[in-house]
Amino acid sequence: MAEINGKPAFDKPKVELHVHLDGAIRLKTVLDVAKRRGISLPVSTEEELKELCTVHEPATLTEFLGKFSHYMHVIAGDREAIKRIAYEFVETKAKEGVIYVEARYSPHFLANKGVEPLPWDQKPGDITPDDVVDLVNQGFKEGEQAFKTKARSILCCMRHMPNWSMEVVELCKKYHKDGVVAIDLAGDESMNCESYPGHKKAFEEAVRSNVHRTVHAGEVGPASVVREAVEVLKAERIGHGYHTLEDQNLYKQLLQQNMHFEMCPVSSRLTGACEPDFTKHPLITFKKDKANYSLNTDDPTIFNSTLNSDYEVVQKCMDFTEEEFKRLNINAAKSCFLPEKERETLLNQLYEAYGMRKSTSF
Ligand code: FR4
Ligand code: ZN
Repeated sequence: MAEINGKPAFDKPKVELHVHLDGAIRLKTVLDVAKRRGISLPVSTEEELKELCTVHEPATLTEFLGKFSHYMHVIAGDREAIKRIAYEFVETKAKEGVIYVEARYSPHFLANKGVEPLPWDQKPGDITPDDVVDLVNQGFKEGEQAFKTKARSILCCMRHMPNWSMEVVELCKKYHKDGVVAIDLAGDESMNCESYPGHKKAFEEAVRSNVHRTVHAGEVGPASVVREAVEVLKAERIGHGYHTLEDQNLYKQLLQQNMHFEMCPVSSRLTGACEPDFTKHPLITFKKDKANYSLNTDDPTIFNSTLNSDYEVVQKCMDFTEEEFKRLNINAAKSCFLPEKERETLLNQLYEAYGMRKSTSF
């Protein structure tokens, strides 16, 4: 078994709550689909494509977004490709030892019809955001049957596209019984919701319709974005949330409320969200305070990572123990957006695998 600092790597079942489907596409698949569709790419091997699509050093937003434009135009607007990336995603997660995953994406960024402006310089086609959600649901369902890992989706609103948000919440409602468990708000945090009322309206509709809510906040942006996520958008979980620590009153309040934070340590280094020195990472404070958080990859294709490599990093650089890995996965299961019965089943699967009695508390 692999060892880190003389200790075994965590090899028990895991739960992942924050990973972008469009940031978790196999590059082999991009090459295959490009060939089939007759789309020419600047490179011909997986190795070369990886070089183009991954970041190794803290990147700017422009550099980061440039990575998506190397491959998204290949997958977007293609029925077979969209279903395939969803199916393969479940296989990848199963191999990583993930038994339950919530994957998120913006349906608009994979469509080529009924979306203004058309993303990735695509030509108009016949795949709407609604079709995208249906295809991803099919891929997840077939993936779950084949690989025994349960996958659900979260649909993303984009901060710079408030006009898409009402449609996003309507898609969450329409596909509630078909694998869509929540709504998210992603993108550039410098755009707050005061100035973009579309998001607030969509999240109000989510509350009215019992659609679960998570919001990217306090990743690169300040604690005030986290406050807005909780107070205005009624977020039940926070994506990242590192900068919450800069407002100690808010942090204490959220600890008391048992707010769940979706932490993505490798991502936070490569987006410049946190200092690159892992020994000074905010996650260490969340751990010390026994906060409710999970560990996640965010965009494994772009960060050239896996959930296991994220676990290794925190074990190596932040002294994470087996006990802490168990605790955080139990917290992830407790904070997931499955209906209550399924959530309980998932929790029991973890207790069983971790050799714990249900009543054990941390
Ligand atoms: C978002 N997606 C995939 N990964 C992310 C992510 O932010 N990690 C897509 C939805 O699933 C959307 C991709 N996308 C399109 C426009 C856009 C965007 C604008 C901003 C961002 C993603 N993301 C951020 O601003 C996050 C912060 C700062 C950041 C990331 C990288 C570098 C600096
Ligand atoms: Zn994210």
